Amino acid sequence: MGFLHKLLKKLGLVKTKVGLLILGLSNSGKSTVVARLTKEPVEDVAPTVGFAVESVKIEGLAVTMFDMSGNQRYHELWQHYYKDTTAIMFVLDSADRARFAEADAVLQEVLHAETLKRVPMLFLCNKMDLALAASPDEVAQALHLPAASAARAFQLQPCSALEGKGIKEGTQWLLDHV
Ligand SMILES: Nc1nc2c(ncn2[C@@H]2O[C@H](COP(=O)(O)OP(=O)(O)OP(=O)(O)O)[C@@H](O)[C@H]2O)c(=O)[nH]1
Ligand SMILES: [Mg+2]
Repeated sequence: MGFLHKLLKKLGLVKTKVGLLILGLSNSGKSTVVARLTKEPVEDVAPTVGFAVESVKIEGLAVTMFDMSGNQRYHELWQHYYKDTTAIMFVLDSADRARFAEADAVLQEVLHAETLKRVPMLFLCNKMDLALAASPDEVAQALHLPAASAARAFQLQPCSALEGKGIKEGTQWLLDHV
């Protein structure tokens, strides 16, 4: 860390803490993404019950990850974490076209939440290792992905959490925009 960065940090002019909210439908790969970031074995991941909190340090930033269950019965829980959120990851199973409309509805709700209006979002087109995965362009159309705007930084990142591809780059982009 350079002198200038240290100084800015001392003055409270750069962020040192990030509240990362990880959303998406059940089975999309949220906890597998988290396992990649905490360097836990991805094979051990099981469906999340309610939510899980994990902390990780990335380049001097203390990142607290709220890994929400995508199960319908827990959607109510999500909003309680909005106020502590400074960055969002939305994870999609790109091969599960049958659930694109459902994912779209859930995504639009998150995008329109007042508390999250200015929060940067990384949209992960996950499971790109699967032969049936939709292309990022197809996903962008089906889920009505927004363009980045003055109000919110938005980025689509193709990835495979299982193979560990695209996660690092995507996370870097997100942390650069908090
Ligand atoms: N092929 C493939 N499978 C993946 C990928 N990422 C996750 N999976 C698998 O998808 C399944 C669900 O992954 P999870 O990480 O538990 O999904 P989740 O979104 O946390 O699910 P909930 O906690 O139920 O909301 C697991 O069998 C993972 O191994 C990927 O990039 N490619
Ligand atoms: Mg999970």
